[in-house]
Order: sequence, then C-alpha cells, then structure tokens
Amino acid sequence: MHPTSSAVSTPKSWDIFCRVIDNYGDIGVCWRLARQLASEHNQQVRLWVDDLNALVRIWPDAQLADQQELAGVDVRHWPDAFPTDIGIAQVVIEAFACDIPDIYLQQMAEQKKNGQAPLWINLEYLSAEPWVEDCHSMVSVHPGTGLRKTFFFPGFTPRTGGLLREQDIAERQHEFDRTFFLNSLGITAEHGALLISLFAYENTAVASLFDVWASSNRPIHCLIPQGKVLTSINQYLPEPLASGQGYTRGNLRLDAIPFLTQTQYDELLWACDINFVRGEDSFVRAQWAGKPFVWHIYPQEENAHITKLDAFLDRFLSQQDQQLTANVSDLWHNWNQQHDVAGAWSQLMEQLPQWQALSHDWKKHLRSQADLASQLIVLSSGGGGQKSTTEKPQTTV
Ligand code: TRH
Repeated sequence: MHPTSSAVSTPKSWDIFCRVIDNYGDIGVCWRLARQLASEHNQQVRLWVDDLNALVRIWPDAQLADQQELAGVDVRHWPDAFPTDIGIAQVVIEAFACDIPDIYLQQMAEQKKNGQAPLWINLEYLSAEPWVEDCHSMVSVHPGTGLRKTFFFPGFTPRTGGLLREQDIAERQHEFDRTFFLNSLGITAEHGALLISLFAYENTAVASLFDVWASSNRPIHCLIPQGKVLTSINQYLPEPLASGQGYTRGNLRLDAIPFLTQTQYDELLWACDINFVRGEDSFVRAQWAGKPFVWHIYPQEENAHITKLDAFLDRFLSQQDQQLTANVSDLWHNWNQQHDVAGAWSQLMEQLPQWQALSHDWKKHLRSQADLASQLIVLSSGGGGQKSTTEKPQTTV
C-alpha cells in the first residue's frame, strides 16, 4: 500500500534550499516539491532560492523579493549573508548537494545538543542507474557536528524515492480541454497533423529532424517554447524565429511560443502527440503525459550522461520487442549525440502505435509506485528505513 498524506502526515516545518546551477531544472524540481508538500500534505514550507529570476521564469507570479507567500509556500531569497535569526525547520532539504549555509548548520548542531536535531535530507538528482537503489536512504554522519544526513534518491523503482507526481494529476488530465488550451496559446492544431512540442538544449540535429518532417506524409506541427534550442533552429531557418512567429516548409509547420508557466507547460505536454524534453523535470513530466517522448539529457563530462541515458532506456524498453527497442534507442542516441536523426525518425514512425502503447503502459507502471513527496512525508514521520554508512554515497552530476 502506498504511503498517503492522511495516513502519516502531521504538519511539520520544512526548509528547502535550492541553488540554481543553470537553466530551470533545479528550481523546477524544488518548486514542484515545495508546492506539493504545502498543498497536498499540509506542511509548513519555506523555500530558499539563490536566484529568484529562475523562479519568476517558470512561475511569473513570483517577485524578486526577499520574502513572499506563493501557492502556500513561504519563498525566501537565499542571500550570501544568511540571517542568523530565522530559526531552523524540523526537516531540512538540501537540494542537489547545494550545501546549506554554515550559520544554519551551526544552529542545527545546537539543536542536536538539545536533543532536537532536525531531519537533514539531501535530495539527489534523478537517475535510472542500478546503484541508486543501494544508495537511496543511506545516512552519513557529518564530521564536524555529528549530524546525520539522509541521501534521498528519486528513481523509477519501489526501492528508490520515486518521482514527483501530484495526487490529482489523472483527474486534471481527464478534464483537460486540449482545443481550449491550444487556442489560449493562439494555436489551432491542423486536423490530422502530428502535434509535437520541442524543448531541448542547443542541438544541430534539428536540421535533419526538420528535413524529414518537411517531407513526411503526415503534416507535422511543432511548438517551440522560447529557449536554447531556438539558437540551433535559427541557424537552419532563413530568418530567426521570434516568439509568436511561424515558419512553414513542405509538410512542416513550426510555431515559436512564449516560455510557459510550469502549469501550462504540463498542459502543453498533455496536448501534444509527441514531446521532446530535456534535463530532469520536463523529462519526468513527459512520462506523466503518457505520450511518446524524446529525451535530451543534460550533458556531462566524459559522456557520463550517456550511461544515464542507457540506464533509463534499459528500464523503459525492457519488455519491448527488438525492433521498437532499436528504433527508440537509435532516435534518442542520435538526438543526444547531435547526429542525423532522419532515418531513426522514419523507422519509428512506422511503429508509432507501439511507441504510443509503450508510453501509456510505462506511465501506468510508474503510477503504481509511491510518489516522491509522499515518501518524504513517510521519512519525516520516522519511516522509510534509513541505511547507515559513514561514507557519502556515489553520485553523479
Ligand atoms: O532547464 P533544464 O535543462 O534543467 C536542468 C538544469 O540544467 C539543472 O542544472 C540540471 O541539473 C538538470 O537539468 C538535470 O530542464 P528541466 O529539468 O526539464 O527543467 C525545466 C523546467 O522548466 C521544468 O520545471 C519545466 C519548466 N518549463 C516551464 O515552466 N515553461 C516552459 O515553457 C518550459 C519549456 C519549461
């Protein structure tokens, strides 16, 4: 049985610390988690963000302010000189090993001396690699203070921390009005066209992708929120494409759309037939959309990201026939390595119904696992079975 909020959650105070390294994934994950803990689990959440511009981008109601109340979350700017008088929370989440402020750590140590150490959790990056199961819930002892830190790994199996998933997502998807949503973006989907969203890093493979789309039998309508991939797209086009502008060649229609709010972006994924996603958060959201998706993984040194890509593909494709496995893998690898994707795309289009069934079944499979916020609630209530170690577990990114 899944942990549920009603079964285990008594309101606690939480501090979530988020450093924006680049792009929107760090804040994207932390903001979803903060909102969920507050709205679904009735927790008192304070979110510390060092760069509020990133939050404003995905949640335009946010202000560049030291303190604000947003969606039930107390959002704070994380300043270089961290305040000494704010009081520490019962649960402290250090997102992606961002190192909480020294002053705050000292206060945690003081609390420990009083027998009231907070629960200190490091929320790790998502990976499908097998070692994640062993490292999830490991505890290390901080050398200076003796405080215990639990390493919490999101993941795709019941022996991990799971994935962020709202409790009402299926209901919202069911009630979703695709035409109304697309019209609100000024888009009318052409009847019979394949509607595709494109969110990616710079990627020169767009040239081969657009060539094959332009000559495809079925019309292709591609929606591109503002972002890095437009740099590569603009090299391909005769004129740079600004937000609100379109371009047509053969059977391909491109529309550049504004950067959406996080909620609208989810809806874009639901509205489209196929989604190109990247990083961590949009990658997870594409899986909840249950539609075929292509992942542009966050590039790392020494191709460490390709190992992660393969680890996910191994899980995702483990029950599939050889042909579909080869076609999905080829398209994803070529896309990530910025090679020609035309052949792989055409092959996969021959198997579109199977690709759709795979994405639908994968979502169903993932839904049978406990979601990340609920698992954190269990941990905060003394459950979750931490594993002892004195070493910091191996991590990537
Ligand atoms: O932006 P990303 O590439 O983020 C990250 C960061 O680079 C991070 O440092 C790295 O560690 C991580 O990837 C792996 O991709 P991601 O994770 O998909 O985050 C994008 C967020 O932006 C996500 O929450 C969805 C949101 N978004 C919008 O709100 N509106 C939009 O129009 C789009 C396209 C995305």
